[in-house]
Amino acid sequence: MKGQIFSGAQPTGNLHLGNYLGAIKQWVALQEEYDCIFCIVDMHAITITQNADELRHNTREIAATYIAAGIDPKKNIIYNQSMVKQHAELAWILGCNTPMGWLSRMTQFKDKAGKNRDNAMLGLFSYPVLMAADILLFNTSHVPVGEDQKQHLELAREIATSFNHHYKTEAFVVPEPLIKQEAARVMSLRDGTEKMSKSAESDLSRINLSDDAETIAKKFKKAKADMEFDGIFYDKEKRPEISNLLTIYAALADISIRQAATQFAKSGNGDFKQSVADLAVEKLSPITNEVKHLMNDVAYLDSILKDGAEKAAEKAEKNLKTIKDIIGFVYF
Ligand code: AQP
Repeated sequence: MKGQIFSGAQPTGNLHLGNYLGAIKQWVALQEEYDCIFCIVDMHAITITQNADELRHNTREIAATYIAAGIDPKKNIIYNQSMVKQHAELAWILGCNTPMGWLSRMTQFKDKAGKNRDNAMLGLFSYPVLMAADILLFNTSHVPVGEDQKQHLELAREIATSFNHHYKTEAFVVPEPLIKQEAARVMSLRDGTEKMSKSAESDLSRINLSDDAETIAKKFKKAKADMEFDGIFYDKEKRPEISNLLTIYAALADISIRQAATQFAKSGNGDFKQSVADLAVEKLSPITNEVKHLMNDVAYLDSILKDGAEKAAEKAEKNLKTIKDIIGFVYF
């Protein structure tokens, strides 16, 4: 039997190069080997205030990006999370089996809640429980994510293990992370110590998958890079920005960072940045163009989401019934 993949992205804005290299590019390769569910996690998105029209737009744009990047909607399940109510149901059940101390350790909550934690919303705090529910709902064996989600995935494993232990069952499959080492953490173009992120204030810090060729070239040209060294080499401590650009080039070219470093060892910063920009344009423009094309056909995108949600709900309901039985819920 094939393993089960579940993964997703939040419709909180444009997907960026980090989302693509850390997650989506991997998903495209995995669809050949696994049964795959690729979700647009809109319920996670509302842990931060969203504008309703933008949320609707972003949800469809992410669906379009999955398809444009090469995920086949006929072979895989693509849907938005809020269409499948079992996510919320299982999240409640798991929330009743998750100590608050486990959630207090989550660094993403600490980062996003900032200093004013008492005013942070409950949803932001309990986000990892919903993420555990997303994964455990489908007997997921593998979860391909970027490194930033490693801690949440560890928590999902702890929740599954403790539920199984408590109820003396093996009902939940304990999922394995799939983190592709080379581009697991793509960093900001303005600060090589910060992750590239949709919510970072400066648009210059990220390459959006909707950026045109000119914008991509401009952003790489303006990317922060040290001037005190000759040539190009990888050293995350001393040269975080150049090391990030090498990581990006290697991931886009499907070569190792070592190979990329050898290729540019004698280059100057300007020439190197230009090569990264050229390769990014070459690899990303077909995706960007296809996203634009698909966004003109909202009816098609909605039909994919509807069909995906129906298939996901059927699988989810079957698994949730098993869990309800174990807990002792009466259902008909
Ligand atoms: N910089 C990154 N490098 C590698 N992988 C990354 N991912 C996110 N940022 C990077 C991976 O992309 C997938 C989808 O992410 P998400 O939409 O759930 O959002 P996120 O992890 O919270 O990251 P963002 O894009 O920075 O969003 P905001 O700013 O809204 O928090 C995940 O597999 C993630 O690991």
